[in-house]
Amino acid sequence: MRHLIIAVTGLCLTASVCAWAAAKVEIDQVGQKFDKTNLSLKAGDQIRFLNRDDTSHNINIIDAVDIAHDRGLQKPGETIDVLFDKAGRFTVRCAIHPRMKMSVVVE
Ligand SMILES: [Cu+2]
Repeated sequence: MRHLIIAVTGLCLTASVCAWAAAKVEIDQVGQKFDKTNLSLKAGDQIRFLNRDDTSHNINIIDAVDIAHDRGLQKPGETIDVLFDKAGRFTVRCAIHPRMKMSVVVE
């Protein structure tokens, strides 16, 4: 029993050591496009949206029931972190540029 406890605490000694389990993926917005059109994540992962364009963007995360979660205006150079804490299929769009679209599947 004592060995088991040591093994478990050894895996998760600190929060930063445990953080390996969740990923943070960077998605850039450049040329009025997302630099990936499809992405697979695990629940708990995050996307960090960069904006390398010289124009503002406005990310909306649209869930399976078509509810859009508006992340607000994102000026050039700003970053927005979005946590995907539930499984599902999502569409990411920019409210300013209708052609900007990417799909995210969270398992
Ligand atoms: Cu945009």
